Amino acid sequence: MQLLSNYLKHHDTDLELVELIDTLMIACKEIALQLREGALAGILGTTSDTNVQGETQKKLDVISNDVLKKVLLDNPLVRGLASEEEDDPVFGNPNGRFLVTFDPLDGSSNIDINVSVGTIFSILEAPKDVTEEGVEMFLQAGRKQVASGYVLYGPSAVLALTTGHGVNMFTLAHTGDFLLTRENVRIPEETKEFAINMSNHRFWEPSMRNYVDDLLKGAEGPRGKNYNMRWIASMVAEVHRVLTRGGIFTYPWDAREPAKPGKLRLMYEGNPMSLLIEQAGGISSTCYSDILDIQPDHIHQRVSVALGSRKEVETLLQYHCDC
Ligand code: P6P
Repeated sequence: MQLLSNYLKHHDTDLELVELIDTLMIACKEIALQLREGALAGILGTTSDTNVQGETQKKLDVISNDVLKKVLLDNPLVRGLASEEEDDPVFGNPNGRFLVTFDPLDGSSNIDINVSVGTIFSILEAPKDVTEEGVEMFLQAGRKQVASGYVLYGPSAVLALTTGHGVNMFTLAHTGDFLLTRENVRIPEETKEFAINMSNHRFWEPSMRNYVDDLLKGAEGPRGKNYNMRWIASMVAEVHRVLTRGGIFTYPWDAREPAKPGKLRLMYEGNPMSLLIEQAGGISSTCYSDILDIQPDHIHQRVSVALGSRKEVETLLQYHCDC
């Protein structure tokens, strides 16, 4: 079994990027240990604070965010970081090379019921032509990411990682090492499994309602096959399932907050997950265009997401196309 850093070096990964990924994994190992302790450490439940999204912060949201901030800001490679749990970016070494955006604990509403959660991260190069510390340096399209991934804290802790040359998975061993357990992950082109929060059905655009209604008609309907549904309310777990066995995951625009394009956040959910999905042969779309092509204008901006098995997402796009 190959160690994470040995695997990356053996595949000619930029050595400073390897160092930064190793630094991120130090934080994720600490988060995994804290999660394992759970109630025993008195860290379940919520704080009295809300984040910039207006969401109540779980104790472990804050703990995970603090662990990542400390570990990353101690590394001189880090120019700055942006987090779901931070109103504004936090800056480190003025000569640092990389920017890191992250959702420290995605799916944290599942913590108190002991269901899988995860850390999602995205790595960008700090732009050389932007010297003033500010949000602007982060506002780069998803295709500019040099790496992205997540650590899913499930029955085992699994890192899914891309540095732009495919997707590989590494499992956290009892030794504290991430060991290669799946190489060159490819998403099956077709699927019989979809993931969406059906309780929002009445709020979707007609095109999304029509697409899902046809899935529910099964073999007797226009899709000609029966589908199964999953909803874990943890994007990391849903994306891991899609990478592992195919499927489609979507959190589309809905009329509950019509001014917002969707619930999920572009910079530290949509973009990192979209790079993984595309690198594994899938599609990740807003339902109208590739997520990775979006030029961000706000660090916490939201995005509508439909990602997964290529042929299934292509079919969803046809429902949304006036062509
Ligand atoms: P809902 C978790 O809060 C999250 O951001 C994603 O991980 C997840 O897919 C989604 O929200 C769940 O949203 O509305 O079903 O609770």
